[in-house]
Amino acid sequence: MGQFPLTLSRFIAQEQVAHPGTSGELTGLLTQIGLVGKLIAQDLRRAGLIDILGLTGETNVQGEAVKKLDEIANETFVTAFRQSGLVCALASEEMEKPVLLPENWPQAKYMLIFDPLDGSSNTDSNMPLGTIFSVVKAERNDRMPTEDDLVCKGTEQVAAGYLLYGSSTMLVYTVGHGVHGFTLEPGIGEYLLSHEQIRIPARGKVYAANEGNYHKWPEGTKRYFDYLKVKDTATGRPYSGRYSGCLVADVHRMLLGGGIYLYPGELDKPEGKLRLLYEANPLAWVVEQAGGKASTGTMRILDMEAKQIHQRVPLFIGSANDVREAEEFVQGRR
Ligand code: FBP
Repeated sequence: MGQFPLTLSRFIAQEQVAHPGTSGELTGLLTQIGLVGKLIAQDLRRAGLIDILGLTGETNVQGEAVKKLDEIANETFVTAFRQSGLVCALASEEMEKPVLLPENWPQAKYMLIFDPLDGSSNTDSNMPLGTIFSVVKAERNDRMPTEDDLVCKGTEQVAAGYLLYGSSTMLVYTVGHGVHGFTLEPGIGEYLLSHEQIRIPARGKVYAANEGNYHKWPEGTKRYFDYLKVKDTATGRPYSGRYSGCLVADVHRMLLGGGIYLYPGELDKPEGKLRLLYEANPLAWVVEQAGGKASTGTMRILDMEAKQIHQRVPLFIGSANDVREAEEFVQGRR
């Protein structure tokens, strides 16, 4: 037998030795996220057989029709973490207000912010889906954290990552020492190290965007998009369009092959669609840790002041040279 496969828990334990200060609780937290990922993946694999496709009839805080799978994924997270004792607060795309867990405080110092099921428009068509997570620390020890304590800048994250439910299930994360990817080996139910120290190429050949929104975009964004489609062999243009309807799947593609995903601000909605705390911030840290870049078009995502839990932000994310170029067009410098 060649190199014995490295499981997620073994790898995190080794990271803890290599990087003192990475706490045991964070290890437990990441492992618990892995467990929730297995449970969600199991439901997704059988979704068409167990009547969990379609809508619940409810509308969430974003004004979106809630999919049954959104609700199931959210419930799985809340149940798994409420009982784990690992976190003292939970905030989710599917919950208007965070769940505060005084029963876990003060021994649990971490708070988990997540998008339980990313790519909701894909749920009923067996297309890729994801889960996105961000972990921040409850700094105050004189009182139980409040909703405001969850509203943090991206630079305050202590862990971030995603689960990708594609042809295989993967968990990709960072705690600030690079980005690592694990593939779920269904036969043994273990995440095994498959992508250590992922590095994103400085420039790519693909873009991911909902081109149907082109007419809603400001002039600079439109000119950048037009630029990507002009034939110019020297700069590898035109780029190819690859848009899956799932942010996690598209960012994962960029992480491995380079390129840029953009969900820009619109003339009548300058803040765009995606949410800062549980979509842009965690993916921005992952991509930056892999050598890439994440921007609003005018500033670094991780430096964005966070004001409220469901705040939206324009997103340009991927290879550093591609995002830098997009910024030049958006800012009218090209
Ligand atoms: P959800 O978390 O509600 O799925 O929203 C995010 C998302 O679905 C991304 O995964 C995807 O890239 C984008 O929105 C698709 O939006 P649109 O349908 O407007 O292109």
